[in-house]
Amino acid sequence: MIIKGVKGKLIKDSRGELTVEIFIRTNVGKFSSSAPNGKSKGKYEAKPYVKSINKDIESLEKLSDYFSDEHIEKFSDLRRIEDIVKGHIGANTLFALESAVLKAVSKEQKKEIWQLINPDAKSLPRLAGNSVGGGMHSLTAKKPDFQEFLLIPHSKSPKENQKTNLEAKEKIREFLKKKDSKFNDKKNDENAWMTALNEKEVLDILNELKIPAGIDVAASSFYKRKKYYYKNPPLDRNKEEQIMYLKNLIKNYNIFYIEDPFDEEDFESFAKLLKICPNSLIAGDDLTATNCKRVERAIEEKSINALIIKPNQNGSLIEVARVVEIAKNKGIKIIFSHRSGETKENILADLAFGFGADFIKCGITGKEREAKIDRLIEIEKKMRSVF
Ligand code: 2PG
Ligand code: MG
Repeated sequence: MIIKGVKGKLIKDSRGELTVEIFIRTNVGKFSSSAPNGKSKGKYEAKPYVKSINKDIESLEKLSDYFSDEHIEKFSDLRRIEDIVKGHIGANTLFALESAVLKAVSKEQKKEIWQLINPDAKSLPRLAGNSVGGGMHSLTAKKPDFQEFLLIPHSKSPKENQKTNLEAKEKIREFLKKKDSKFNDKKNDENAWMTALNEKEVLDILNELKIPAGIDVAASSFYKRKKYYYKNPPLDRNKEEQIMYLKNLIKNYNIFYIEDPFDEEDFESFAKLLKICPNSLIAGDDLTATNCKRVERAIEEKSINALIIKPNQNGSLIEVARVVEIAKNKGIKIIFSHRSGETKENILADLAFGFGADFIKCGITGKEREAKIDRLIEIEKKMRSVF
């Protein structure tokens, strides 16, 4: 496949913020892809743009001619693209570009995108769907301090899991109507319910559903000067108190999955919690930022047994592949994840399946989230017809 021209444009994400869409013209046709935007971003994420979206687009368009010398036939050929653009564009622009390139290669080779990553992929990821939200993703004054309350149904069938999650989300609405006098059916950035309840009250509801529950504490967003400042109810917890509080929550509410329980610098507290609660998944997101060095350190210090992978935290899909390999070699569970500001791009499903992710976190409702789930269900259908 040969790239004959590259263009970029500004588009809006699901939150109404600007992001980038990249278009490529090739010998097999035209392809495009876009990148999402995070809000509760990790300090160690790669920069989405070198200076600005417009400058990235300008720099990329100037490089257009260089691409035509390269034959791109397989996933590892993305390295050639990276060699050309290195230093000229940020992580969001690079992710959108490489996604468009994979689409073109898959078309030329008459393969699915996931087949370019692993033609033998078989195992479908379990859905982790955000049902109730708080923290930086919800705008209400009174809200849970934790950012996400996730439903992670058992089945390996995305279709069944999505049905379970849709029904459960409706049941949660009924519970919220009864328990939260301020509840008005409003949804947050990721289309999760907004509520004035606190984390324990939300977990009480989730426990009624008998579906494995997860939380994204996104603890860096309320950690300041060595303390975690809770607002609902107002109180602060130091590191040790945070460990004990979360340990009790995990035990009392049977929490199966917990993401970013501590500040993004605190590998040690992650390790302490994992030691006390080895049967739950303790995942790094802001902690690890889809960055090889951070992931290696988290594994070395025994801070995590699960890992969030957000391709645009890094930008380079070659490096994403390395991060996956490092984690898998050590038996760390992998969760491919959307961002809070999403687009209708659905390549996340192919990446999750191709890289053999254990889970995919991409919401439950809203067209941007459903695009990924629908693609996964399509992959499921094809897999079932093969076997
Ligand atoms: C997270 C994500 C996605 P954001 O913290 O896991 O849910 O949020 O995209 O805002 O970083
Ligand atoms: Mg997170």
